[in-house]
Amino acid sequence: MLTGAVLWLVAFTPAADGGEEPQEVRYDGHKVVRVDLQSQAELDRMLRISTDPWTEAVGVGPMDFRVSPQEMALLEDSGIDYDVVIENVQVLIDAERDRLAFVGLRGAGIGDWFAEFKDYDAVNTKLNELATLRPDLAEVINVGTSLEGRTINGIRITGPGTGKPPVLFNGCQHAREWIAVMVPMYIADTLINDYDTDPAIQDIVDRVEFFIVPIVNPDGYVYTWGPDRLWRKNRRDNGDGTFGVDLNRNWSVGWGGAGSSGSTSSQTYRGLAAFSEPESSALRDLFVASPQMVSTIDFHSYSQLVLSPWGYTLDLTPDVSLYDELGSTMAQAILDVHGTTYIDGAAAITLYQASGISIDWTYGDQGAYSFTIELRPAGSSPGFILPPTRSFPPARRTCRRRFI
Ligand code: 0X9
Ligand code: ZN
Repeated sequence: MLTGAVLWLVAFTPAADGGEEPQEVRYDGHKVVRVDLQSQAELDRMLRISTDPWTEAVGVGPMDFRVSPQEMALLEDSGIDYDVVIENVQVLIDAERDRLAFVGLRGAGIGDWFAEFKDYDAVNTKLNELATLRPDLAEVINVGTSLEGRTINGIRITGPGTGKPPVLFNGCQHAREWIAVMVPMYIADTLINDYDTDPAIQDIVDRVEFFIVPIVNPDGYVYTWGPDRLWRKNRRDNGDGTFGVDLNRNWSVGWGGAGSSGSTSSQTYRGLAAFSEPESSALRDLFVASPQMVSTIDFHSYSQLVLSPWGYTLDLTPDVSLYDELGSTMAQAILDVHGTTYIDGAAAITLYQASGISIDWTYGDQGAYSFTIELRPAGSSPGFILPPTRSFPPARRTCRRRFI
């Protein structure tokens, strides 16, 4: 039986240029714990203990954190009560890596592309296949280039005619949120493959110009398939030994405000300026190039939420009633199809303030009705390391259109 570590060595060949391979980041003995924080002081103490909150809502009340064995000792000393949600994060990562290696070895998943998570190259291959299958409906678009020189690919899908309202779906501003790659890919696949057989799909593809960008953060995504499964940010070298800017804190509306950090080591580091990063700039440029993008969904995981602006302020938008209606309709549709409960609401109020997020810009600057959808699962176990059967249905037929 191959262990996760052996498979990791098999999977990662030495760097062709003879350079240093990135060190594997391991999470042996790291737990995810749930604490019920009673005060701002307890929250501050907890944020000093752990650098990786695993709960959407950062605040007083119940919260989940990943803690290393050293941080666990600090937690014990702090007197804050906790429950263990995940015993050992590395066990989940190893199991996922073994499963993916096994799938790779036996060539499984070829018949059903959505039966397993897919890496950056496989996603690009699939985008090309979809466009080749239906050149009358789809073309692959080059949205931009990441810091490390990877292409940010998208696909444009629409039926005959021009002048249709454009809509953008994107995923994976955050590298470790793998399901947020698969869902936009599933949408693209469905729009193309069901066009001839499903009148509702044909109708919407004929009436709307879809832009789908499944991997906004290719460098981070590739990194999560390599040395660090839990990487979140892009791979900016911050020049002080730390890496990464949080792309979803790098947009200009509300940039620099509450719920973003000026500290380079933070998981929510906002960067030196709004749009300092090529990946967020690339998505912005795609948006601007399309005269009136009417709506957009930015996919993330996890928590099962349908969030609308604003993120940076507790104020309500002038469109609050429309957002409520759209948000609850989406949540209801998901419940009807999958029986999964999604909660909808304005991001800052439902959860926590987060400044410089993409939907505040796509709505506030561009006027597009914009949502962040936090996909499955609902909670921190298993959090980001979700088995594929829970991320998307293995059988397309059981669940044709909405599967989130
Ligand atoms: O923090 C984020 O960027 C998003 N959550 S995630 O766990 N995927 O990182 C949420 C952004 C919108 N939410 C709020 N403004 N609260
Ligand atoms: Zn995210």
